[in-house]
Amino acid sequence: MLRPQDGPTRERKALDGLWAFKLDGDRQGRAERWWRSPLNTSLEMPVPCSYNDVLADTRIRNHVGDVWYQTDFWVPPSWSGRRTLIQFGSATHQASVWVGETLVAEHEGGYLPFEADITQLALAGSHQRLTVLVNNELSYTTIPPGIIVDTPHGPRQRFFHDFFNYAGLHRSIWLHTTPTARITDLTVTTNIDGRAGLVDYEATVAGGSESLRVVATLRDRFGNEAATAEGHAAQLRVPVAELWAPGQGNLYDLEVQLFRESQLVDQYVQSVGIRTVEVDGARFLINGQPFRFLGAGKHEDGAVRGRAHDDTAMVHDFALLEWLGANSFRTSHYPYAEEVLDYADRHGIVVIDESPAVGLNLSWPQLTGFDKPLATFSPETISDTTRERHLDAIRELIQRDRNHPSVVMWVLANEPDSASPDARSYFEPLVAETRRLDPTRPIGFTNMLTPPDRCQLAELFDVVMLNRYYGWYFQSGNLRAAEDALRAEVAQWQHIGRPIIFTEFGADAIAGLHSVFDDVLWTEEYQRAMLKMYLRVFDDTTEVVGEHVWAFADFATPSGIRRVDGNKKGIFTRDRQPKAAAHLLRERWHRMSAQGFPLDAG
Ligand code: GCB
Repeated sequence: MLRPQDGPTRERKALDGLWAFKLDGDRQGRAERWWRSPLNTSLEMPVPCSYNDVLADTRIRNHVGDVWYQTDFWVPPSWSGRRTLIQFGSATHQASVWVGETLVAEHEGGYLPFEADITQLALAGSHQRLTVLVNNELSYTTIPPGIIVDTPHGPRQRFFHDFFNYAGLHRSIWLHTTPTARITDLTVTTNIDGRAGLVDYEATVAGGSESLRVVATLRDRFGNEAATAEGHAAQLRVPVAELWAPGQGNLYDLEVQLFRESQLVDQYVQSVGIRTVEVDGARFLINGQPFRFLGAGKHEDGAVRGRAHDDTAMVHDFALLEWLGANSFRTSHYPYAEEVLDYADRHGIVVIDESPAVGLNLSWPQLTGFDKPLATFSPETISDTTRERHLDAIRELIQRDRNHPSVVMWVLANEPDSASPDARSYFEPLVAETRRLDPTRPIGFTNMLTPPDRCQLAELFDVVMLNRYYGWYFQSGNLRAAEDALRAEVAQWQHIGRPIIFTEFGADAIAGLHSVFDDVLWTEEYQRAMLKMYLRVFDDTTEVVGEHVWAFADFATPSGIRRVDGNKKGIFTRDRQPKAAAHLLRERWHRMSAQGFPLDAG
């Protein structure tokens, strides 16, 4: 599946805007076939947006189950004779889509795109009704997992991660067209040979019975031809290449054209960054140079819009990363809107791309809310069926993001139960499939609470990724004891001989809460002091090649006694004002960059 784009042979139009919206806690809509007529509702919902916080209604905010969206669209007469498709950036977490009275798509998984070919239904020059059923339920067979608890007051959703379960149509929806004979898929990998850049592409083509010719032209940023080749798969060589590198979003355009004799029948343009990524011992190399990850774990999260993609918020977040002197971030805990990766590509920001598999750990009652530890991996809990969904999510993630130069790593799961004796057999097939689909990028999982002697998974992965909270959840308020514990654990990981990235370390701080004492939890001073302690330990450890603070900004969680109006580990508030910790990191990261980090670090 390729992204919709405008060009000589393709066109797209966004269906974003206000759609009719209706809650359906009793699943009446499925039985009564609500797609067959205009939705009986006066509610309107912006698309893209999470539906939870838009209307001042607790029932909508906490809704568990089905909701319905409806709009209509016009198929331009000029689209006659071409294929018409509809592509959803995401629907969180399950969706069914009808055009008129016909079911055209069903999709599971809330953070990746899907599309339907509606050529036979959406005739050129016709008006069509589009109905979307979105369901937000999480179960042991969804990624991420959860359970629904029936209470006398209705179902309640529980899950094993802390961020709010925002739901709805979070990303743009595109009506688009392609020719019948068309390019259906394109994979690009790059390499470096001295000063030359090598670009290997592989295009798949469908819909043309006769022989169609593929011509690929790589253009530099001025539109000049840098290299050209013919064939479904070939290598392009740019004798003197402008490499994509951290801080340097140098891109080329790969223009892939499909010809029937001399007639252009399709064209697809893919931006390409020439760069290499590799792990060498305990070093993480980009273009052969050691790279140190400076940045944060983020969330797609904002007031009112929830998890929806928003260009204004995105550009502002990137501006704040630059203000911080950060060079990278992690898409915790799910794939972000693809616009975010496009921006990172263009601006040379390095991305650690994470699958939506968060909360695969039932061994900690504090985190699950169960009264005892449960076996994480079992036929009744995280099972073979869950693993199939997990595999689907990984396949869809790689399919969508593999051509982005900014993406340098895949994270297969956040904090799975890596101490479980069953963890290995669960993860081995996932690791094998990831490596088969993308042999070019290192892989990891983020490790919670499992030191190397108990971790069943570390050796399957290329990079050690640690989420640690010494000084917050443990040794709370006691930074000396926390530092001892952190140093002791880091010493164990050093022996593994792999790069170590701290993918999370952080303390909650309520902006504006202060103390002259250095052990007062929730103050800006404590957050700052705790981060400082971690940074000191990192600086003493050559194997630590990354520091991603948790978190970039405060974010919404379900209401509960562990969280005050959300998770406050942000170094920015939810409305993006800096806390003291942000100034600490800003000073450090700019200093490191001035000293030649990240590229010249040895
Ligand atoms: C973690 C999780 C992250 C949480 C964080 C916390 O380990 O990966 O999703 O938000 O801890 O603040 O507890």
